[in-house]
Amino acid sequence: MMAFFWKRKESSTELQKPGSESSAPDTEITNASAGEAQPSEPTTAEIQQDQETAGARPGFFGRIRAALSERIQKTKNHFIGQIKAAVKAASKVDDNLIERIEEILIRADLGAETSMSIVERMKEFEARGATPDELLEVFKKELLSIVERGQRTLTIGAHRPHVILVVGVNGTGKTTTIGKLAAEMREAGLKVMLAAGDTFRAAAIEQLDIWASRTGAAIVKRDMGADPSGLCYDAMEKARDGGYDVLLIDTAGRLHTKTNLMEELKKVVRVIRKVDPTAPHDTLLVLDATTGQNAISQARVFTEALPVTGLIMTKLDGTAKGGVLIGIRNLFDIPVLKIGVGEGVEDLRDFSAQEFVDALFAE
Ligand SMILES: Nc1nc2c(ncn2[C@@H]2O[C@H](COP(=O)(O)OP(=O)(O)OP(=O)(O)O)[C@@H](O)[C@H]2O)c(=O)[nH]1
Ligand SMILES: [Mg+2]
Repeated sequence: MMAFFWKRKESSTELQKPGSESSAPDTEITNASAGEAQPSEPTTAEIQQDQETAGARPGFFGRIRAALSERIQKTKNHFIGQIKAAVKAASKVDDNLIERIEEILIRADLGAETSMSIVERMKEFEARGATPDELLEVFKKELLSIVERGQRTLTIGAHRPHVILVVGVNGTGKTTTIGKLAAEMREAGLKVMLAAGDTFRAAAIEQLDIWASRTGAAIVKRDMGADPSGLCYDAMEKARDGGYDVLLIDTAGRLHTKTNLMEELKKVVRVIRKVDPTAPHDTLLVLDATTGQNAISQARVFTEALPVTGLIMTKLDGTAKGGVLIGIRNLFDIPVLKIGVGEGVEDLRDFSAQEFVDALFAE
C-alpha cells in the first residue's frame, strides 16, 4: 500500500481533485500534444495542461512493487552479503575480522570517515568479548542509528504554493524524479505545476513536458536559452495566482562554460524569494547512487551553496554502491526523503531507515 504524507488543505473546497474542471489554471491552457508548437513569445512563460490526462490515473501505483531488498540486491550482496560471509567464516571476533570488515565498508562506498567510525564501535565490542553473531547485530544497529538520525518524510504543509526546488548535477535523475513526484502528488489530489528551469537543453524542456502530460500537471516553460531566474519568477506568480498546491522547479545540472552553476542556482533562490520570501519550502538535492564517492562531494558543494532541506538518492537499483547513502547520512544532517529504485513512475519510494536496513540484511 502506498502511504501518502501530503497534508491537504484545511478547506476541502480548496483542494482540487485531479480532473475537476476547476483545477484548470486561469491562464491560457493548451492541450499538451498540440502545445508542441513554439511558445508565442519567449518572454512569456507558457502554461500547459493536458486536459485529457488530468483525469483519474489508475495505473500509476496499481502494479505490485518489488520488495526493496530485491531492488537493492547488488548493494545487499556486495556489501552486507560479504560482511555476513566474513562473520560466518570467523570463529571469533579478532583484529583480522575487523580489518576484513573495514575493507568491505570502504569498498562499499561508505567513505573512509564513516567506515572508521563503525570500525571504532566494533573494536569496543571486540574488547568486550562479543561473538561474531553479536558483532553482526551491533553492526546492523549502528547502520540503523546512522541512517535514522533526523529522518523525516516529505510533507506539503499548509502554505500555498509549496515550492520545491530540485537541484543536482547532470544526469542524477532530477527531471525523472520531478515526474515521479508530480505523479504521486496528483494521485493524492494536489494541484501541481512544473517549472522547466533547465533551459540549457531543448531535450530537458521536452522531457518535463512529457511528464506534465502524463501526470496532468501544468507546466511553465520557455524557449531553450531563456533566463532560468526569469522563468522561475513567472512560474512563482502563476502558481500563486492559479491556486496551485505545489510548484516543482527543475534546474540544470550543468551550464555552458564560464557560467557558475551554484551562482545561477543562488540567483534562482533570490528571485523566487521576491515573490514569496518563505520559498523555496524544500530544496531537494538529487544524488545518483551509482556515482559512489562523487555523491559525497556533490552533497558538500550543494549544501554549502544552497538551503538543501532533503536528499533524494536515485538509481539504488542496479548498483553495488548503495552504501554511499549510509556515508552521506553520517556526514550530513539532512534527511533522505525519497529513493529511486528504477525508471518507472512507481519506482520513487518514501525512504524509511528501518526498511532500508532490513532490506540490506534480508536473506
Ligand atoms: N535505474 C534507474 N534509473 C533512473 C532512476 N532515476 C532516474 N533514472 C534515469 O537516469 C537518467 C537521467 O535522468 P534525468 O531525470 O534525465 O536526470 P537529470 O538530473 O534531469 O539530468 P540533466 O537534465 O542532464 O541534468 C534517465 O535515463 C532516467 O530514466 C532510478 O532511480 N533508477
Ligand atoms: Mg533534467
